[in-house]
Amino acid sequence: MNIIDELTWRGALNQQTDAEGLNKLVTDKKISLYCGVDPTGDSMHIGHLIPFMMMKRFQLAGHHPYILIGGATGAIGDPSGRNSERVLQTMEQVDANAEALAAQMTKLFGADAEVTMVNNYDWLSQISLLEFLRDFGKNFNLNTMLAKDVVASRLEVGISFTEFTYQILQSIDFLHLFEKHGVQLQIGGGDQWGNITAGIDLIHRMKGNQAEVYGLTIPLMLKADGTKFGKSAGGAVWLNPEKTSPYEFYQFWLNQDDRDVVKYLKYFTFLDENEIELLAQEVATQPEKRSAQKRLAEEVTTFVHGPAELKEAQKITEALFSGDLQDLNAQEISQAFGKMPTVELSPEPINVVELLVGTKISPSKRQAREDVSNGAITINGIRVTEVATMIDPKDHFDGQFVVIRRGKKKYFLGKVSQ
Ligand code: 629
Repeated sequence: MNIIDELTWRGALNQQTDAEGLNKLVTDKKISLYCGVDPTGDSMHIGHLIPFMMMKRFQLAGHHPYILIGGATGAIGDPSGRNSERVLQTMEQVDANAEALAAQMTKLFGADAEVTMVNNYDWLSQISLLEFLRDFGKNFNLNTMLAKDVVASRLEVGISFTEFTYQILQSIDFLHLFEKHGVQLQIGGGDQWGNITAGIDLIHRMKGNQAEVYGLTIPLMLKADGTKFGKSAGGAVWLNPEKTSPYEFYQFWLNQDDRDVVKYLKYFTFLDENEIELLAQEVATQPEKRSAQKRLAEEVTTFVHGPAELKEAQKITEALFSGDLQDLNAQEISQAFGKMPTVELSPEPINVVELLVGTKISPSKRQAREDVSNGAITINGIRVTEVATMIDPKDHFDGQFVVIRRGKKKYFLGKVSQ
């Protein structure tokens, strides 16, 4: 099984410029390939993970991935997949984002010799206006550029010359990497097809049709229930642990639908065909065990965050399941409850009823008393049934947090002012 057979089995192939030619190429030799990301934000999300996992698979199969950070293209903005003009970022923002993305990539790919990181600012910023128009612009046909999906779909709402030009920049990148590093393949999500084929056309025009370059795209990820892949209740699922904690990240994968989980195992893990087939059988015969979801969550969390973070996520998951929070530290409490509604608490001991009323967790004093006597209130995992109980915020979690639960599932994070 070569890398193309593997991607086919994983359901990860959408469009290819020359399937037969590429299949032969990767069978005959180890190639260099690339995929780019623009520093439009300070973190990747799991949508980005899709092509970069594929790059990693090429790497594991002995091919050489080039990861391109778009320090120049990020300053322009890819119109692909957007229905309105972007607001330009400051160059400082672009640089800071580029640095953050490069650090994330290094974490995923390792800093070894098997992968090369490049920034297109290094060459695109060196091209003069006349050179751009004479050497490159002359090779682009306006009709072809206008016919690209991303441009055509924007003509009515409007598209600036700046964004219209984006495809030329990405094309110059492919040419540059082909000439300087022998890169022969560009991969990306389905939204990148127009940019990738524009690059191949440019290379053919400038280097001749015998120049052997290919493009492939990965299908858009769809969920069985029709909702958008990659969103959790709190929005996008980020790779940056400050934006999506490893616990939330782990939970995201753990909560996937039986109808989607096998597809995700193929896309987001390095498990082989046999292992995934066994897990698929478990989904079919013992779905209640959720073994496939657990394995998925373990694999992806380890890949993105590391084994210690996985362990911690599992520890938090168990603590929340049993309701026993005592073994968690302040940092783990913040991971677990960081996205729950928060209330402010002062550090002095306070009566439980006053706490519930003061924070508006219970709507009235009468209700608060009832909640306590009915056993509906737990504080830091311990049920409180006496209305006279005093709560000392300094007792647990380094005096930073008090976890309040009302009813079965409604959690509040009390943040203790220091
Ligand atoms: C210069 C810039 C290049 C090659 C690529 C690029 C970036 C590309 C782009 N990619 C998306 C991004 O940066 O905009 N023009 O967020 C994103 N990509 C990963 C996948 C994608 C795509 O990083 O290709 O389809 C998301 O899954 O949207 O020379």
